[in-house]
Amino acid sequence: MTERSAFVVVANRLPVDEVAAEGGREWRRSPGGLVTALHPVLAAHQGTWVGWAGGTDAAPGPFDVDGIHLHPVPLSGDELEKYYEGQSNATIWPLYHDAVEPPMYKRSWRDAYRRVNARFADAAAEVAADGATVWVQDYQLQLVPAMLRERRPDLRIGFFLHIPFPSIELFMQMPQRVEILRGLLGADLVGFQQRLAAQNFIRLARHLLGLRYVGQTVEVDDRRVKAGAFPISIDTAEMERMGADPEVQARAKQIRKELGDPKTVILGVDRLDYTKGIEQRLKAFRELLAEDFLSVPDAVMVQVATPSRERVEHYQTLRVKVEREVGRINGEYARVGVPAVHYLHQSYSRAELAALYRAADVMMVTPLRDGMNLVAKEYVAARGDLGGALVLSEFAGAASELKQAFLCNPHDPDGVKDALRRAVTVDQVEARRRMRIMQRHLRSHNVERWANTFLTELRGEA
Ligand code: ADQ
Repeated sequence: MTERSAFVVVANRLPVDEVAAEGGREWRRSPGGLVTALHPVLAAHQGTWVGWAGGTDAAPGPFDVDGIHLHPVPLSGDELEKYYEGQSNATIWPLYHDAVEPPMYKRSWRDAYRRVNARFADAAAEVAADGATVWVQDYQLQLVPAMLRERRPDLRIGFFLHIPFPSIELFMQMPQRVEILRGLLGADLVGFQQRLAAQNFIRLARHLLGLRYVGQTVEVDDRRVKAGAFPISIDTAEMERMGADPEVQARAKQIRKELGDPKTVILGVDRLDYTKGIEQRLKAFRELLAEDFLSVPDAVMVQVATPSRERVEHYQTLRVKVEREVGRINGEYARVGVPAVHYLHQSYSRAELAALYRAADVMMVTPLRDGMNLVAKEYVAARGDLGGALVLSEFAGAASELKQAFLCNPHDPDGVKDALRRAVTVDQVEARRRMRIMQRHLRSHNVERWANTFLTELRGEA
C-alpha cells in the first residue's frame, strides 16, 4: 500500500521534468514558483503531489524527488485531446478570460473532463491520510473538490484558481455550469487571485443554486465554504539574486551589444497565448515607429513567445497573426542586419530570462485579461539596479499591486501607445522611485507568503 500523507497537492502537472542524465533519463524538479513555495510544506509533512507526468504512455509508479512523494496520474492520447486541449483549454480557458476568443463547447470534452477529474480525485483519496489537508490547483480540476469530499468527508479541502473567475453573465454560457460550481463548492476554501473574482463566485452560488451567503462565506447543506482573494507571487529573493548575479549582468550587456547597443530596448515575454495582448503591443510599437516617435536602430523590440498549446486551433491562428505582424514591422522598418522586432518562439532558462529583464529599458506586459501575470513581478524583482520601466495592463491581476507601473487599457491602442511613450521618456529619478516602491512590495508579498496565508486560512487558524 502507498504511504499516506497529511498534506497533498493535486495539480494537472507534476512539478518535475524528465531529463537526459548519465546512464539514461531521470526526473528533475521543474523551476517555478508554485513548487518552490510548496516544497517546504510538502517536505515537512511527508507530502505527496498528485499530477500528470506528461506523455501518454503508461504512467510511472509513485516515486520521490527532493523529498517529495510524486503520484502520477495517467492520461491517454484521447483524454489529453478532450480533457486538456478541449475542455480545459478551448472551453474553460477562453470563457474565464472574458471570452476574448469564443469558447467551444463539446459534449465529448465534458465527459472526458469528468472522467479525468474523477481519476485525480481517486488518486488523492488514496494517498491522503486521515484528516489530511488537500490543496487542489486550477481550472483543469474544478470537479475534484466535490468528488474528493464524496470519497473522503474527513479531509480538509482547499482549491486555488490561477486564472480569472468570470462574471455571472459569462459563466452562465457553460453547459456544465451547475456541475462545475458544485465541484468547487466541495472545497472548504476556494481561493482566487482577485477580490472581484471571489465576489463573482459567491454571487454565482446564489444566482445559480439559490445559496445563502454571509460576507465571504457560502452556506452549502450543513457546511460553510469560504471564498477569498490570495494573490499569487514569485520567489522574490531568487529573482533578486539572479538579477544581481555577475554572469547574468554580463549576459545582459552582451544581449544589448548583440542588439546593436540601441538606446531603448523594449521587451515582451509571454507564453504565445491570445490572452497576453502580444498583437496589441506590436501594434503600439509599429505606430510609434510610423509616427517617428521611435526609430530603428535607436529602439528595438524583443518579443519572446514561448510555444504553448500548439495543437489547439486558437493558438495556431494566433501564431500566424503574430508572425504576420512581426513580418510587417520588419518589412517596413528593418534594414539588412538590423531588425526592428526580434521575435523568439522559444523557451529559455531562468538565467537567460533574468538577463533579458536586466537588458530591457521597457518591459511590456499587456494582457487583455490575466489572473496575475508573474512576468511583470519577475521583471521588477530582477531590477536591483532600479533601472527599467514597466508598462502593465489594468487587466492583469498584478495591476492591483504594482500600481507604480505605467498602467494601460490594452483594448485602447492609444492608451497602450501613451503608456509606452511615458515609459520610454520617464526621467531616471521618477523611474527609480517607482521601481523601489514595487520592489518593496514584492519583498514582503512573495510566493511563500501566498502559500502560508492560504494554508493558514484553510486550516482555520486565521
Ligand atoms: P501563465 O499564463 O503561464 O500562468 P505567467 O504568470 O506570466 O503566465 O507565468 C509564466 C511563467 O513562465 C513565468 O514564470 C515566466 O518566467 C515563464 N516563462 C515565460 N516565457 C518563458 C520562456 N520563453 N522561457 C522560459 N520561461 C518562460 C497562469 C495564469 C497567470 C498566473 C499564473 C500563476 O495565467 O495569470 O500569474 O498562472 O498563478
